[in-house]
Amino acid sequence: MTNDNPILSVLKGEKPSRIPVWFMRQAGRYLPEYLELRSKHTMLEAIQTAELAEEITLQPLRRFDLDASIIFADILNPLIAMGIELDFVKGSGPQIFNPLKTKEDVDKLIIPDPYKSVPATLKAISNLRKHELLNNKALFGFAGAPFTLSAYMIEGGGSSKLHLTKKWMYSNKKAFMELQEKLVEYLSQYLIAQAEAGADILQIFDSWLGFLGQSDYEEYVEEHLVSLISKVRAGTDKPIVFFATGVSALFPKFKNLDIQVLGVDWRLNIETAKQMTDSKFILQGNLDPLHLFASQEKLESEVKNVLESVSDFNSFIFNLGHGIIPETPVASISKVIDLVHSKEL
Ligand code: 1CP
Repeated sequence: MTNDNPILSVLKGEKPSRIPVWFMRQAGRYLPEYLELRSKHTMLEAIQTAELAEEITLQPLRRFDLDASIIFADILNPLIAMGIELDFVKGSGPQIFNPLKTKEDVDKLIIPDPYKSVPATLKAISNLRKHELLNNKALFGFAGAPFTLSAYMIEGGGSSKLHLTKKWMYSNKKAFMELQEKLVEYLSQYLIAQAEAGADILQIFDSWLGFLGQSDYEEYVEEHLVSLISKVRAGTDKPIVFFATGVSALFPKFKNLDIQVLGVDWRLNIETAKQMTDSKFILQGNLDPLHLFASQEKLESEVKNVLESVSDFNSFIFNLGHGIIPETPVASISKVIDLVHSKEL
């Protein structure tokens, strides 16, 4: 299986054969083969058909010498079985047609069995784990975090300020906490099911957490995140990665999380992130995804900046500071991988 994988070595505390590298959203719209497949299938078909999800997960591995793959799914599709009416609308991203408005809406939400609600994702993970292209690769499973998913369910889709969510949170705390508790129940089972299916590592995405101030994180979010992580821990020993964006001020608080890896976005220098968390975690990050559009010289110097800011290469996973965006030049991805792999340990 994954005999000599540099990410799994790093997680075991061993010296890796090379600095590991993978990219958030490494499957997606910057790849012509992804666009080709998506021209024939909707996003939900692609996620809910195991063979399609497997194919999309494999696409970046066919092109690049990556050290990991991440199962093709979304943070939002598992919500459908809870009673959320969701679709991915071309050009405008995910849309929820029955956003939550009242406590009754929260009470009505179902806590599904992941083996029934997302069978294709679990089947794809178990098939991929046996696939020869993943022989020496780590396979990431993932889920959205309770706060970010609650916010999507209230906003009904993308949002630039999270005003609806924050108004709800401050005026309706009980319902907001209950919503997150329900999500913790479901997401913990979902992540454990992915581990059972064969995922080597589990990443939790809290992409919208950066909208909150520190005291709101403490009052409304932290306990649910801690509870999710401890429930997952009780069900599997697979390592957990936590990733959020725009949360530099919260880094000292993240020391309370029982995780192995902390994702760092591009706003924070890796060395600073390490100091702010007392070197407690393996760090993963943090090239700005927009640097992939810069000149070759600029890109090279930014990759080197990240590599130089890591004093202890035995415990680092190179990634971007957020996901790859559409139209990213494919050649820039290859270049970054080569630069990371050519760095001597
Ligand atoms: O390699 C991969 O592509 C992995 C699969 C993956 C992951 C891990 C996808 C496929 N989505 C995600 C996570 C995800 N989805 C996050 C967390 C990470 C992040 O912040 O980037 C979030 C916030 C979403 C929600 C989402 N889904 C958006 C963002 C919209 C918004 O306003 O915030 C979008 C555009 C999607 C659709 C989506 N999900 C994934 C892909 C490849 C796409 C594009 C769909 C298309 O082809 O049009």
